[in-house]
Amino acid sequence: MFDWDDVCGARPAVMGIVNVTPDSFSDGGQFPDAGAAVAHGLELVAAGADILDVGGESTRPGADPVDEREELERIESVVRGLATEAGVPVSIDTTKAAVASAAIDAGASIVNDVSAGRFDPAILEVTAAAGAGYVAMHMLGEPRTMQSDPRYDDVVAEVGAFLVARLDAAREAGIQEGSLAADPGIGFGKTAAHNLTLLASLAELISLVGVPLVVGTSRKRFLGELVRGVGGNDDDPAPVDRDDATLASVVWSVDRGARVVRVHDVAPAAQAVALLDAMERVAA
Ligand code: PMM
Repeated sequence: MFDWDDVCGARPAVMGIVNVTPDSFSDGGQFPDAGAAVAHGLELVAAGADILDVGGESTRPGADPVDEREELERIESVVRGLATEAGVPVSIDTTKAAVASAAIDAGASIVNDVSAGRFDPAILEVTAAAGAGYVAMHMLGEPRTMQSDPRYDDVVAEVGAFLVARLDAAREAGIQEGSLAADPGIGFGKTAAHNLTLLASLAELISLVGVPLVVGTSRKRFLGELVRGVGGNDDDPAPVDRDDATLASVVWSVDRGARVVRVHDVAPAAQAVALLDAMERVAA
């Protein structure tokens, strides 16, 4: 059975992103074939990734859903190749039970579900039956519409209550306690202010959910908005030019208790986690 404690119990883990989508917001269309995606995953492990997260459906704002067969074709051999060669747990970033099931058969040991079981509830049973790890993420609505005027009365309380309810659904489906993790879903139906409030309240969220917290800020739009004007440049930096701001948010998140950080640029995050871990030990 998958236990998060084995991956991020001793120190926070870095989850490296391997998107095999033609249209992800920051790295879509990067890999011409499965072999190139596997090679990229292996590079991320060499750079310090503790987990590899393979995704075949873009969840960028406005994205249309991907047909199940198409998603399966994109991810299956990449998951198989990485599960065989990478030597770290492979997670599958999907909302579909059939894709999760095929990925598990191909060697994935974590299901990273940005819908937290709302889009295809059978994904919870599939995960439970396999004894796989599970990440329940908060999203307001669905990717196609989530960024059109997102509103909350109290974003931290609402995201926290949603995650508590979805973790309970996962438990009811039979997923073991040690296999559960939660994620506030930075950028998924949130303004920059909502994202900052969530990041400022990670400790509160962690005590609400009671399971390891995954945080994914990497290259997201709000980082571009926040650094606009820095260095006299009035334009938002392109996604690939948001890695320094990403690193700052990684350090912030780990310092406030996040146990897994999901990033594109693994080496700096892995170095930051190592440094923070060493400082924690001295400060303790
Ligand atoms: N973000 C994206 C996709 N999957 N999964 C989790 N658990 N948390 C996230 O923040 C998250 C995710 C979107 O980013 P990408 O298109 O760069 O993968």
